[in-house]
Amino acid sequence: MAISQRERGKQGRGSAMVMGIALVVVCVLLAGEPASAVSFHGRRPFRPPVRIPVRLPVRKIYPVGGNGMWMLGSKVSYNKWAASKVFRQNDQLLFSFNPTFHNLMLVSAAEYVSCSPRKPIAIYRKGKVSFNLAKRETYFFICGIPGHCQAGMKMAVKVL
Ligand SMILES: [Cu+2]
Repeated sequence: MAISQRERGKQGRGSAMVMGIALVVVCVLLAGEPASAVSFHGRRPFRPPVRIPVRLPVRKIYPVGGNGMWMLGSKVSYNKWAASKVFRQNDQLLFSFNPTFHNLMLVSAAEYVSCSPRKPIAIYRKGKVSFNLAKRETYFFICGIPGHCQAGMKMAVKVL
């Protein structure tokens, strides 16, 4: 039995509708794909880099003793001054001194206690030093010129 033109037309519209629905379903499935999934051809879909704002803590700069002078006869005890502050990681200490008469040494706890400048961890001989408190530990400073540490040029700085 021959199918009339009208019937054929109906059939054609019917299959077009089915195709349309199928396409919509595929689109929905693709859209619902998790972001981490690998897309076609094994390539990851391009995604622009996400910039996560990093909030660095505000670094404070502390001139030693309040005025930055690393010297004999300082009006403030360096340790009293240091104890009055809360030092945080990456804060900085500023030391200003006359390099003809003084230096700055970073030493071990033992050398700090005994005022021994024999095996410093670091020596600074230029009169301007900005020392970065990079670690959460206690830093020990002395002046390595004989007698100066005993006379008060010593300071322990605890970094929280
Ligand atoms: Cu000195």
